[in-house]
Amino acid sequence: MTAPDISELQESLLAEVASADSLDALEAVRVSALGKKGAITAQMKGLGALDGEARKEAGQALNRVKDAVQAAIGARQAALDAVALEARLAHETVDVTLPPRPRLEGHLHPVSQVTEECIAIFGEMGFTVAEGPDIEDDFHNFTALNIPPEHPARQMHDTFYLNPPDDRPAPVLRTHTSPVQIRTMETSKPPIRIIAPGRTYRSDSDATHTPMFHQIEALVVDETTHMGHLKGCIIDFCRAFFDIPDLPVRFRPSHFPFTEPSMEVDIGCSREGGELRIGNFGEGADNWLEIMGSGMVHPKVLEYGGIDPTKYQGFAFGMGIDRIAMLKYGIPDLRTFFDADIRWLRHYGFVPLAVPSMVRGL
Ligand code: 2U9
Repeated sequence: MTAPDISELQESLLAEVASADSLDALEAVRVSALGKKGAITAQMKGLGALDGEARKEAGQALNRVKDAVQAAIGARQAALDAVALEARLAHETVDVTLPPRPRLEGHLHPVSQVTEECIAIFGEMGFTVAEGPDIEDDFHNFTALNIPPEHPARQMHDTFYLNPPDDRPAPVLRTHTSPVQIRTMETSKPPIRIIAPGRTYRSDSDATHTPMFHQIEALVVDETTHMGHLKGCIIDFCRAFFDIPDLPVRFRPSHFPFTEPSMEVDIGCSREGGELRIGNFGEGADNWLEIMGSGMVHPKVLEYGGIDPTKYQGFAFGMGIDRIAMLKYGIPDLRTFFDADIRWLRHYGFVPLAVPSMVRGL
C-alpha cells in the first residue's frame, strides 16, 4: 500500500469513528477497522508480501494509523459515555422531598426509632431538639465542660484527635453531645429546655463499645430550676420510655466534672433465671440497672456558656441511645447495630410511617 493510500485509509476510518452516534455503532467501526477481518488487520497481513525497507516503512505507517484510530475510538467512547450518563441522570432524577409511598419497603433502624421516641417524650414536656457539629473544638468539647487540659476525664474519653490546622489545640470528634448545650447557652438566653441527640465518638471497641455511638442529653436552665425538677423529669421519662407506669427509679451519688451534685440513675429490674427484665418486682426487690448520668449544671459550666450562675441554675442528664434501644427491644449485641445486615434490620427494624408519639404510642 502506498503512502497516499494509507493516509486515505486513516482519514476514512477517523471519519467513521467521528460519525458513530452510539456505542454500538462505534463498536461496529472498531471491528471493521481492527477486528480479525478489519481493514487495518488486512493491511497488516499483506505486509509479508513486501520486502526489506518497504515492509518496515509500510509497517510503521500502519502502526501509526492503528494508534490514531484506537485513540479516536477511545475519545469517542468517552464522549458517548458522558452523553449516556447525562441522559441517565436526567431520566433517573429522584425528588427526595416527595412523601414516601405507603407500600414503602425498608425499615427504620432501632437507633432512629428510639431517637424519635425520646424526641416524642421530651417534646411533650416542652423540650426542643438542638444540634451541633460532629467535629468540635477543644473548648466546646472539654474546657467549657469544666474538663481543663490534664484533667483525667480527657483520658477517660479516649478522644479521636484530628490534625490541627494552625497552632490552636487539635479539633476532636465530639466525645459527647454536651458541646451542643454549651453552644445553645452561648447563643440563647434562659429559660433553656433542650435535648441534644446525635453521634458521638470514642476510641473504644469491644462487645459493649463501638467507636461511634449515639447519645441523647438534656439541659434545662432557668432562675428556679432545682433537683426536684431533675428527678421529676427523669422519672417521667423512664416510665414513659419503657411504658411501665410504676417503674422504680433510683438516684445514686456520683461524680462528673460538668455537674455538681451528680447522680447516676438506676431503674428497677429482675435478673431471675439469667434473664434481664425491666420493671417493678415488688417491695424488697433490690435489683437495679444503671441507665443514665445526671446532675445540676456546675456553676463554672454555666459561666463558660455565658450564663450568670448567681441568677440561674440548671440540670442536665445524658444517656446512650444504643444502650437504651438494646434494653427496650431486647437486642443482645451492640455490634450488630452497625453490621448493615438487612435480615437483622427486617427483624429489629420499625415501620417508617408509624411515627412515635405520646398520643398514638411509642
Ligand atoms: C452541659 C452541662 C452538663 C450531661 C450529662 C451525663 C451526666 C452522663 C453519660 C451517660 C452514658 C454519657 O453515653 S454515656 O456514656 N452521660 O453521665 N451527662 S450529666 O451534662 C451536661 C451536659 C452539658 C452544658
